[in-house]
Amino acid sequence: MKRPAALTTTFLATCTLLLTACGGGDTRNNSITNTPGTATSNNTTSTTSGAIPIGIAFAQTSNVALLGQEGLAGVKIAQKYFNDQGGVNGTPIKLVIQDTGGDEAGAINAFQTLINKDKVVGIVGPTLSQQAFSADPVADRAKVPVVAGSNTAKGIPELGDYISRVSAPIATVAPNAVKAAFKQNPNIKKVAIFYAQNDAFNKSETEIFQKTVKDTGLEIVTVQKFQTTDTDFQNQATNAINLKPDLVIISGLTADGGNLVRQLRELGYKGLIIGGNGLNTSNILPVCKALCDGVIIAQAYSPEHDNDINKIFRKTYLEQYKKEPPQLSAQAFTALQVYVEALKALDNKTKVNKLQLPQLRNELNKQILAGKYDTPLGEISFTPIGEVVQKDFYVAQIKMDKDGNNGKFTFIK
Ligand code: 1QQ
Repeated sequence: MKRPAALTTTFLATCTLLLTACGGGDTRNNSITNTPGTATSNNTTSTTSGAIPIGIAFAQTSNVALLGQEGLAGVKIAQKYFNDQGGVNGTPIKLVIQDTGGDEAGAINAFQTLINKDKVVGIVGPTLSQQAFSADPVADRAKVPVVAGSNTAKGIPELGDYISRVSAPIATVAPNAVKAAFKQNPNIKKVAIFYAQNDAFNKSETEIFQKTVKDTGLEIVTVQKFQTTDTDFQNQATNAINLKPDLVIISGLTADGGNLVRQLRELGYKGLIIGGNGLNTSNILPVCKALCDGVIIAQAYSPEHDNDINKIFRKTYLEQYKKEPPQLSAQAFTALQVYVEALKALDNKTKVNKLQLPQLRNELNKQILAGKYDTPLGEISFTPIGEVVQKDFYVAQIKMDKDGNNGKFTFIK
């Protein structure tokens, strides 16, 4: 059951009829960036461009920026692409970007600014499920749509009627990594589990990994806990290695996850390693360098996906970043695509610049949930509560050059 949403705050109702009075001020590149808590009046005033403001709440600072950066790359590519295509039936969209930092307070602050000052029509974000569990209820109470691009923990769409996600739940994605590891080494018997106990997503992910391991008939020999802020894993790694596991599964974020991989290898662990979604970024490569080699990570996106929009997305990303697009960028692109296509569909029925902001947010939310989208992730739609319906899932393995300075995710399924 979704929570009943609270009354819309009155100042939203005072937003003028025209979207031009609800947007931010930067008309040059149709995007505005602010750091946590520093939103200034220049993005609360009207814009002469008439662009439709969409809020982006990703981590650009803290350790979580290693993940948030990839989301930002995705929405920026989407903004340019869709505006070049004519935006929303001729009206451009404009990203209003607020840095959430890495914690819940930063995410709540970014959401409040986007909702109340920037007067966005909806929000893409936040980066972590841990942040979403606190920030999404704020948007839901204000009746502002949120399309999550990277929240995969159990229970995200259930946070409210206005909350949906394009990031497939980890329950669907993670088991594929265990199957791939077992295929590579059918002699796996003993599994050591590691997880970051201070993060909601990692607690959700480890439950799935542990269940999959048991269902596959494998034995969990130890469950080791750590914090996403930890850098020293000598104790946990030694405890696990002493039990001679054939497979290690890590649920953490990027810097901690990368350091744990490195220290396990340095202490002599030779078996397969599975990393969870928090390790699913090439930003992990400089952390574990050559020792990242062989880490298996399940994917909800493949750069090879064969449709037109993915070909365009992949080409643009490759040109800009000189590497294949990562899952988090593809998901963020998709979240923005959902907004643009839902706004277009709505505009075809009722001109969006004739709607008052509260009504526009409400109609837009309904349209988002009703639509079908052909995206870089493939064809997606939503269940009535806002869970993504997606068909194709993959598994990648990290392949490092000998010197450890360069590496990539190679797809094995
Ligand atoms: C979540 C995640 C993150 C690790 C992705 C950035 O999947 O918090 O739900």
